[in-house]
Amino acid sequence: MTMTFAMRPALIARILPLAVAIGFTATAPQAAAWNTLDGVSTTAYFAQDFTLAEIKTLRAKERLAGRNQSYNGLYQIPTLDEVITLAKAKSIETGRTIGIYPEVKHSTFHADTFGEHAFEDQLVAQLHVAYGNTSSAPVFIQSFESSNLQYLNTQTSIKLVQLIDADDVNKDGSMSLVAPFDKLYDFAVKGDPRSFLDLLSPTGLTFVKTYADGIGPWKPYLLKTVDDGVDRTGDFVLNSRDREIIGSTGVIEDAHAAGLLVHAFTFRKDADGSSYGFANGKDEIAYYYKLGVDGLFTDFPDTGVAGRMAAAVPEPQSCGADGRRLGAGRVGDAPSQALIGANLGYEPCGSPKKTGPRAPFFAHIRIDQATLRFCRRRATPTAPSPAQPA
Ligand SMILES: [Ca+2]
Repeated sequence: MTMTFAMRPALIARILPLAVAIGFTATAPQAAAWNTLDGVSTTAYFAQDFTLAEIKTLRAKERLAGRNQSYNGLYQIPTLDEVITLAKAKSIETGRTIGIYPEVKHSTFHADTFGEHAFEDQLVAQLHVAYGNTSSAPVFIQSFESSNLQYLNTQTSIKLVQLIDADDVNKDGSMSLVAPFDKLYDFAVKGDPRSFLDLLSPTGLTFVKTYADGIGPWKPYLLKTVDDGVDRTGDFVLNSRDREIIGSTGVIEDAHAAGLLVHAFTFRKDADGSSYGFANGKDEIAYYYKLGVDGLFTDFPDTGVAGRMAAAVPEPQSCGADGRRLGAGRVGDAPSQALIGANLGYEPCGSPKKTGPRAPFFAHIRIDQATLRFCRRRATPTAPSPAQPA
């Protein structure tokens, strides 16, 4: 299944340039490289500087100290083909169609290295082999850039999602837009003045709808909360959990009016206060479902399921391409940086029947901020020592 490097680059699933892994970092420190990543000078181990064989000597490691570390060192960094194989195998095992939600990460960066659209072309080629060129494929392609999604819209019928980020959220609930987290990076390169926030205006959403099927905004864009200094959780610690909930910003309503799905990110239950206005992750997820999101990304799929059930979100009555409602997929308890971690699940289209064939399910898995990136044959051979096989 895995592509060979001698012939062409491979797509692997990783959020950062191999930032969190154990293996060759101790044995090949000379491989750390300097790059300008979306305008920011970055020194790291970049996937593109290693062969797939070298990357396969690595093992995944949980990146957040407060989470389960017991899976560290057990799992390889998967290729896209391996993710697809896993999703299909689990579909058979569970009787549910389990989809994938690949993100094209740093498209401009990869285009500079591999050529314009090289990443997107290979992604589409693999997805079409695996699922066919159809909007009913259990796949969403997501990106924090726009021009690559516009290009993809000319190359595939698979559904596309425009991700929307920010630098932070201000005390008054407004979004903090500080470069490089103020706009799509391809907009920054081209001098397009539109910020992430601009893309969520009715005009911006109409523009996004010309090429995408949905938006994937950071959650504070959808629900306004205010930091008023009140310790609502009563733990004598002030953090984002204590924020006062004001209500919908109107973005969900505007996006739906524009014909776009809304998949918010990322829902967690860490003790660091990554929730905004909620003491626990389940309540937060339930609130967003009631607010109207069509789906969400969570690092804790069991909490996602519990939150969706608590919200009593009605299941859609059809399986139309735009009629699906997302839920959290139950895909095990692997750590977020291992093979399966942060997850986006798709709720069943129609309730499973007690008798007869089960209704189709679309359980979209998101490998932790499932980013795809190229790795390739390195120009300068500095082979790291292989790690112990898992
Ligand atoms: Ca508190």
